This record gives sequence, C-alpha cells and structure tokens, in this order.
Amino acid sequence: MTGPLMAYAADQLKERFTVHELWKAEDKAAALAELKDRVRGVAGGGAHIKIDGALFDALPKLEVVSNFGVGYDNVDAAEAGRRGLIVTNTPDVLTDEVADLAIGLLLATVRQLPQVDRYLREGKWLAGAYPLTTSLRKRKIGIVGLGRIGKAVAHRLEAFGVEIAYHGRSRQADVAYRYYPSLVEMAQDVDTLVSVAPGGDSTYRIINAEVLEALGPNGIVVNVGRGTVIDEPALIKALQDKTILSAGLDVFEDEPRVPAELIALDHVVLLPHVGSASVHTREQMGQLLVDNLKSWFDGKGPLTPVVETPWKKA
Ligand code: NAP
Ligand code: 8YV
Repeated sequence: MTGPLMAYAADQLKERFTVHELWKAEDKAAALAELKDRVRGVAGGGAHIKIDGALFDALPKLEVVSNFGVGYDNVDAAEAGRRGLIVTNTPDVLTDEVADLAIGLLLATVRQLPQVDRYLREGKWLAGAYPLTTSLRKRKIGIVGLGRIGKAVAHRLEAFGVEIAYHGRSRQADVAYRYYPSLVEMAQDVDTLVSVAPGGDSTYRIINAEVLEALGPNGIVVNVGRGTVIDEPALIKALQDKTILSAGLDVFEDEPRVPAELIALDHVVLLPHVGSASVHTREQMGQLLVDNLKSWFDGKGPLTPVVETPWKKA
C-alpha cells in the first residue's frame, strides 16, 4: 500500500495478502530495496506516493497496480503499459455520488448556501434579510468532460430545465446536448462551467484566462474533476477582479493546500475533495480495489483495467 486505505479495504487486503505499508516507512528507498523481490501488487490512491517509472524500477516483480479512485493521474499508466503492467481504477461505483455532489455544489454556489448559513449563525438575520442571490433559472451549463460522471450530472441537470452543452475531445454518440470542440467557444455561449474532466497533461489548465474571460461577469465555475484542469492563479484573479461571478470547487491543484487568496474570498464555495466521500461509496470503491487484486492473483485478469493497460484473456 502506497498510502492509507480505509479499514474496510485494508483489512480485506491483509486477510488475503502480505501487506507492506510503504508510506509509514521513514526511509522509503530502504524499504523499497528490502521489498524489491517480493512486491507483486500495489494498492494505491491519493497523492501520497507517485506511482511512476521510479517505483516500477524499484519493484521489478510488480504485475498490477490497483488504484483507489477512478481518476489515476497519480499513476503513470502509459509507462505501466509500456512495461506490460496492469493498472486498474474504480469507475462507475462512484458516478452517482460524485454527480450528486456536483449538483449540490452548483446549487450551493449559485444560491450562496454556505454564506447564507453563516449569515444566520452570525445573528445577522435579526438585522434584516440576506441579500437576493443569483439563480439557476435561465442558466446555460457547459460541462467539461462528458464521461460517466459528466453524463450523470447532465442527466440530473435535465430535471432543472437548464440548457446543457459540453466540451471534450470527441462528440458523444449517445447524447443530444450541443457539442463544442472548442472550450473557448462553449464558454462564450454559456454562463456556467461544470468541470468533470480528468487530470493529466492533456487537460492541464485548459480552463484558462481566455476561457474565464469568455465566460463573462455572470460566469460560475464548478470543478469536481481535478484541480489541475483550471489555471488556479487565473481563476483567483478573475474572482478578485469580479470578471466572473463565483466558483464552487471540490478539487485543487496542490491538495490539500488551498491558496490563501481563494480562502479569503467570500463569494466562492470550497470543499475538501469530498465528491465520493460517503461511507457507502468509499466502501464500493474499496471493494473494487480489493476485487481487482484478488481477481488478478486468482489468475482471472483485472476487473477494471484502464485504457492504457488493456488486458485480453489469453
Ligand atoms: P470518464 O468516464 O473517463 O470521463 C472523462 C471525460 O473527460 C470523457 O468524456 C473525456 O471525453 C473527457 N476528457 C478527457 N480528456 C479530455 C481533454 N483533454 N479535454 C477535454 N475533455 C477530456 O471519467 P469519469 O468516471 O467521468 O471521471 C472523471 C473524472 O472525475 C476523474 O478522472 C477524476 O479526475 C474526477 N473525479 C473526482 C472525484 C471527486 O471526488 N471530486 C471523484 C471521482 C472522480 P473525450 O475522451 O471525448 O475527451
Ligand atoms: C477519491 C477521486 O476521493 O475517484 C477519484 O478520482 O477523486 C475520488 O473519488 C480519490 O481518488 C481518493 O484518493
């Protein structure tokens, strides 16, 4: 294990395998040298230890990496593929939970729910009503990354009667929403961006100053994908200058460190990466992580390999 896992998953791993807890080792290089010829699987997740070529070099007997999370930007999956290793992730089991959170965060941002809550607690209601807020009514929503979670967000948004469009590298065959190959053009036509795109090089800071400017002064940005998808300094500047209206963020570029400039702004809603963080869904994710490893070491192949490391039954 490269980082701590919930007991629900860690206990199952310990029942079936000999588990080494790498993140607990004071001298990780020494721990890896000692484990060199024994480690055949890695259970990883979060940003604790990067799972990349250096780790693969250190563990020559490695066969499989089972990642806790559908996003695996913490794993160099392309390098794993080149070496014939398998990487698995936890798709689908968290889709509804994260989509629910995205809708909650969107509503919280538009209707300023945390700010309104603070207003009451601070006794300000006694002096007068909270100022009127902006509204979801008549908003046009552009989803960045219309994959499993993006589609679940769009499906929920249909019930709110808002216009929906999306941007990604390719048009999705199974939806009728308007597709924009250009993110800037979509930002010009909508007033709300909901990002559910993965991290990594291809999405690095694609929501940049130009996109934020195109979104305009009524613009709201919600991000439940990865923090690296947004140019954070550009977002902070747009919020400070009020060239966009507001933002609701569950993910940040350098978690768990959140820029003080963002925390200082009262017109943003900030969550500590809790999209999938319910007991139910984290257990489902933990189970899939464990089941991928069990299936692999039972000789049945991985259950949910990532695209960079496909697996075909021999
Ligand atoms: P998915 O089904 O693979 O969807 C990802 C979508 O992003 C696809 O529609 C893909 O479409 C699009 N995309 C990929 N690269 C892109 C690029 N360079 N530019 C624009 N769009 C791009 O994955 P998912 O299951 O929906 O999960 C999405 C992400 O959500 C994860 O990778 C993870 O980072 C994040 N997540 C966050 C939380 C949380 O707690 N906040 C929880 C779970 C997941 P194209 O291939 O057509 O571009
Ligand atoms: C997890 C996530 O919180 O699945 C993902 O991609 O971002 C979240 O569900 C995270 O992976 C746990 O480290």
